[in-house]
Amino acid sequence: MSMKAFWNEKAETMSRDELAACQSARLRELVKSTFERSPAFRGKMDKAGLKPADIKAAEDLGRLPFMSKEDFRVQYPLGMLCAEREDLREMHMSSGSTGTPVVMAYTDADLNQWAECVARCYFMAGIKAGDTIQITPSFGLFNGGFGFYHGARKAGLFVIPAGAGNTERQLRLMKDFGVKGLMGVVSYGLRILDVLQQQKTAIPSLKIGIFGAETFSEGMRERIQNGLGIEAFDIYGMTETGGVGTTGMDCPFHCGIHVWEDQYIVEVVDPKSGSPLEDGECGEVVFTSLQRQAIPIIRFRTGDLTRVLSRKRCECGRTSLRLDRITGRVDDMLIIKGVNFFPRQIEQALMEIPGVLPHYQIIVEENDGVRDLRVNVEVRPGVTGFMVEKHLKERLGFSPKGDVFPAGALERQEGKAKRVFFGKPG
Ligand code: DLL
Repeated sequence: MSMKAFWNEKAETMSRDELAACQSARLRELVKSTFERSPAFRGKMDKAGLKPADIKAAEDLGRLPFMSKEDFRVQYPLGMLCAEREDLREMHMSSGSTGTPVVMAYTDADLNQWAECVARCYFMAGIKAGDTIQITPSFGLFNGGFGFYHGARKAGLFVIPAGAGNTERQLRLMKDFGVKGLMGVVSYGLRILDVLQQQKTAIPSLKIGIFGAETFSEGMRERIQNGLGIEAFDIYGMTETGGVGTTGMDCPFHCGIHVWEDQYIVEVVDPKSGSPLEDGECGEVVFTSLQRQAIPIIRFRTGDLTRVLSRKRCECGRTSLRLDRITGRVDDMLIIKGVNFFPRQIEQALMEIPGVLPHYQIIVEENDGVRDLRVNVEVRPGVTGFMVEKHLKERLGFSPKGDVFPAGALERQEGKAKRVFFGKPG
C-alpha cells in the first residue's frame, strides 16, 4: 500500500472492539445532550418511558425511538436545532422526491466532521494532497457541491468548482487543468461521457470518478468506468446525515460501502415492522450520528434499502462494516403483474445487453387498473426492441415492452435523473 492510504488511519482501522467502545461512549454522550437540548427528543423518550441513563452501550440503541423525514418536516425550519443559533455557519436543504423540506444546519465542528468524512473518501479513492479535482454538482442548497469542496480543502486538493451544467466548458477545464478526479451525481458522469463521445475526444489526465446521489447498478458503474477510462467509486450520503460522503463510499476493492462507523451507527431494519434484521438480509438503513452538534440524528430511518455485506476487515485494511450498494428506496418499489422489483434491476438488465446505451426511461402505464411497463432505451444501430424485451423477460420474469431510440434521443436532466414516469412521459 502506498505511503498514505488512509486519511485517518487510527479511525479507519481500529479493531471491532475498539469501535464498539467508541460507539458506546459517543452514544451515551449523544443521548444525554440531545435529551437536554431537544424538546422533541425528550418528548419521545418520555413517551417510551426512557431516561438517558438507560442507554449504556451501543447494544441499547434499539430501545430508542426512531426518527423520520416527518420529524424534519414538522420541525421546519430549525426546530430540531441542538446548538446555539449564533454558532451556525451553513445550511443545506433537500426537498426530496416527496417535496418534504429537510434542513441540515452546521456548526464549525459539523463542517469539520463533514470535511473529515469526505477527506477519508478522497484518500480511499487514491486522490491525494496536491491532486486536481473538478466538482460538478451545484454549489447551493444541494449538499453535493459544498460537501466535495469542504472535504477537498481539508485534504489539500486543488479544486475547480465548476458546478452544474455547461458540459463543453467542463471538458475544456478538465483538459486545460489536467484534472485527475471528477466528482458528481451518477447521471452527470453519463452526460460527460455523452459529450466526450460526440466530440470523439478523451481526457488523458482523468483517472478517478466519485459518483453518487442516485442508485447506481454495477452495469452502470462499468459503463462509466470503461467509457471514461477511469476508476469509478460509489459515494453515499444524504442531507440528514450531514451530506455527501458522511455515510461512506466503496474502496478500491469495490466490495461494498464502508460506513464511517466511528461517526455513525448503522442498523438495517424491516421496513414494515422496524425490527432489526440479520446481516445479509435486505431492509431499510437507519443511521445515528455520533458527533454532529447542530442537528444530530438518532435512529433516522433513511428509506434506503440494502443489507450488511460484511463486518470483517476488508482487504484494504479498513475495519468498518460494509453495506451493499443501495438497491432503491422503500417508496421506489414497483409491482407489475404481481412481480415486485426496483428500477435498478431494470437498469442492471439493460446494461447487460451489448449495444444498449446508459440512457433509459421506465414508464408505468395503467389501463383499467392493470399496470404495465414500457422501457424506452437508447441503443446503437442493430439493437432492436425485440432483443431488449427478450432479455428483460429472461431477467425480470415478466415482459415489459421495449422501445429503442438512437443515441441522444431521450431527454437529459440536470441534477438527479428522473427515470421512472407514470402514464406517458412528456
Ligand atoms: O444526494 C448526497 C450526495 C450528493 C451523495 C452527491 C452523493 C453524491 P440528498 O439529496 O439528501 O443527498 O439525497 C439523499 O439520495 O437517501 C439515497 O436515496 C440517494 N443516494 C445518495 N447517495 C447514493 C448512492 C445526496 N451512492 C438520497 N447510491 C439518499 C444510491 C444514493 N442512492
